Amino acid sequence: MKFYDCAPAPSPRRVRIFIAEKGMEIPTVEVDLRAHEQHGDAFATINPHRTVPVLELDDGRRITNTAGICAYLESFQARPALLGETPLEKARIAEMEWRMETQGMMAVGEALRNRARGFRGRALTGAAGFEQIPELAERGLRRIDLYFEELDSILADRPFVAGERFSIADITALVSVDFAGWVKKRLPEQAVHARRWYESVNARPSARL
Ligand SMILES: N[C@@H](CCC(=O)N[C@@H](CS)C(=O)NCC(=O)O)C(=O)O
Repeated sequence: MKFYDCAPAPSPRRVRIFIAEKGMEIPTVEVDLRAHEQHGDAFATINPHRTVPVLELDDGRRITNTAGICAYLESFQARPALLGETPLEKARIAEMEWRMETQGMMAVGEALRNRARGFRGRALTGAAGFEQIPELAERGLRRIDLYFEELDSILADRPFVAGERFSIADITALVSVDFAGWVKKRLPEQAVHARRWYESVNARPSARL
């Protein structure tokens, strides 16, 4: 297998952490998003959506987003189970993973891509070339505050985002909290449950990736 990565970018970081938690090693190809390599003909053939992460299988077929890659790797190597074991645990983790992605990752993306100079004309990923909408940046910042509140309340009665065990939802939440730093948002002092959780997941060796 071959993993198309970009070291500073948050989405492939989710997969890097997932791979490390599985104890797997997959050769990596670095894609330079800052130099817009994703829009070059070579990479557009690899992934027409022009995003990383991408996982290329040994037969040349490719999986072109985080959810698909993690589902594949979990089927490929079941333990430790990061997507859950029992039917209910799988459902709980999928439920929380969706919230962490839509309320966390996407809120930060909305805030960042609609105001940072480097994303002018590229407010959404892909080839369409969407212009920035400043009101969406404001909305994104407000959504991050709400996300931090939600995360804190989720973690008030459990050690991990989806329950008693570390899962993919913790990976996405950790990456979302760090990604929020890109728009100068940090977990507030009063979010004591989320801060306790952050300290524990951020201490895992995989979080250094
Ligand atoms: N939901 C997708 C999002 C992928 C994504 O947005 N990746 C960003 C890096 S974090 C990217 O490739 N951006 C390219 C660009 O900005 O043009 C996934 O998780 O795979």
